[in-house]
Amino acid sequence: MQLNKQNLTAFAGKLPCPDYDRGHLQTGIVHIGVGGFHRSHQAYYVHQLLKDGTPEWGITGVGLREGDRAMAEVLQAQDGLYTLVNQRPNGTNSSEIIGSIRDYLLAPDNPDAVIQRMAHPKTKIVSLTITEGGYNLNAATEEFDLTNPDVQYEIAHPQEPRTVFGYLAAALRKRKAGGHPAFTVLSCDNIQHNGNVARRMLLAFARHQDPELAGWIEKEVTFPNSMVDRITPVTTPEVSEYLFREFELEDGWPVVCEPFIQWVVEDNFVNGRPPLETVGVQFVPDVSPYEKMKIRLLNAGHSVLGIPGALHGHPTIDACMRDKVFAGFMRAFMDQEVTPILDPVAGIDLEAYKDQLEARFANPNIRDGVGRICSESSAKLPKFLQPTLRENLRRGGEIHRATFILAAWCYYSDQRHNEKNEPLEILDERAAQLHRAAAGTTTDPISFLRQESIFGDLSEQPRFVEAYTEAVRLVYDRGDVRSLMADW
Ligand code: CS2
Repeated sequence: MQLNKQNLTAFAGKLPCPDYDRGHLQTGIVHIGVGGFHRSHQAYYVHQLLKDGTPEWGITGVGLREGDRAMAEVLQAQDGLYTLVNQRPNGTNSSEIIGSIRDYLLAPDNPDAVIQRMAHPKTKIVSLTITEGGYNLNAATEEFDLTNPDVQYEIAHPQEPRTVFGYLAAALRKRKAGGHPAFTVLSCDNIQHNGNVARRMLLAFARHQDPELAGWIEKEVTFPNSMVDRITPVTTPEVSEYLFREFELEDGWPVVCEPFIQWVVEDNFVNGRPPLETVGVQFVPDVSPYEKMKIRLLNAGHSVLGIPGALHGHPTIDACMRDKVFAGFMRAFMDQEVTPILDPVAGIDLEAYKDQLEARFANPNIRDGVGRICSESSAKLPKFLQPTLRENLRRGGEIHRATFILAAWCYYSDQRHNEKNEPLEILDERAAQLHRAAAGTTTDPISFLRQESIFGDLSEQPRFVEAYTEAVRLVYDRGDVRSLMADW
């Protein structure tokens, strides 16, 4: 039976379903970028909250790109409903139907509907998961990239937004004109100081498009920083098959997740916020130490396993963790390169946090593919790994393993197949550029590093260049990353 609001009562005896009146939900939050992560994390927290009766905090999902059409079709057919399957390490699962997304708008179909909804006085928060690459940031200059053709178009045509910045500006302009208070922009991406980055990028955009609006945004909009965490693998067809077998439930795009969940947010909301503390969200005055710890350990730890894992032929993160060489390499990276530069985090024992990360990565029921981890590495590594490397260069710390991972990434981008000679599907907006740069390594060992928009000035740092040149030579000579990692 198809998952939708008519059929919900038929599922109620089989698995937990929304027991609140979805007919009376209003949109308090517009969320841009509804993928697996938003649905396993924020929408799940809001779903818990709605059980306590706060119907003004329903979510309208928004997709800005043509690529979001598949999500639009599924969620529209299912009245915003979907199933979340929590996969425990002991092999058991628990499934629940989530009801917090009350509707979904695909911007390319009706840009005005999206602007209207964001501008509606009942919308108090616009939250974002637009990925590390979505902030339109030039990694070398750390500035807003004005050369982006979509951005240039929006600056010339403010009524025809294309990117998240164009939509935010259009909606805020409407609120300002209508005399309505602004909304909070809540970034939920894995970027350190994600709120500050969102603010800086939106202001840079608005200054070019509409300086008066920029002044208003500066005064009226808040951008809390937040740290988000829940491992959410790509949904495979087996998940839908499982739900059909188990509950006779047909869900076009369910979500899988691990049991762990965490959200730490700065309490800086200009137009009210839901009482999320009642469902486990932590509100703090300064999220910096939490986000630094999470991004530098968890997200970087994923890449430290995933890139050599893909080259070696390990299909998933848990498979990497079962390989003692990989697990040992990652823990040494965390202990020797990351831990020394982390700030103390109130209430968190770092050793226990790292032990817990190892256990989460090793969850054999989660099967988080290395392909997901390696995707968009050109946007991820400048945020997850390079800041650690740079900080260690500055203070004379250990850079050994981070350097190895960059050399392995070069080899991965160059070879495009693994050590078993199977093709690697490289999902990266800059895949062609990465390949060209990597292919130059045999004649110029630091050819890969010369991509300034990814590595900034790293190719001019003698200590790093020396270490990288040696690492890349060994990786190319041996072509077997695992044996190198064993005694790296
Ligand atoms: C992963 C994240 O792809 C990645 O970079 O590290 O998606 C990670 O699983 C989440 O941030 C977990 O909270």
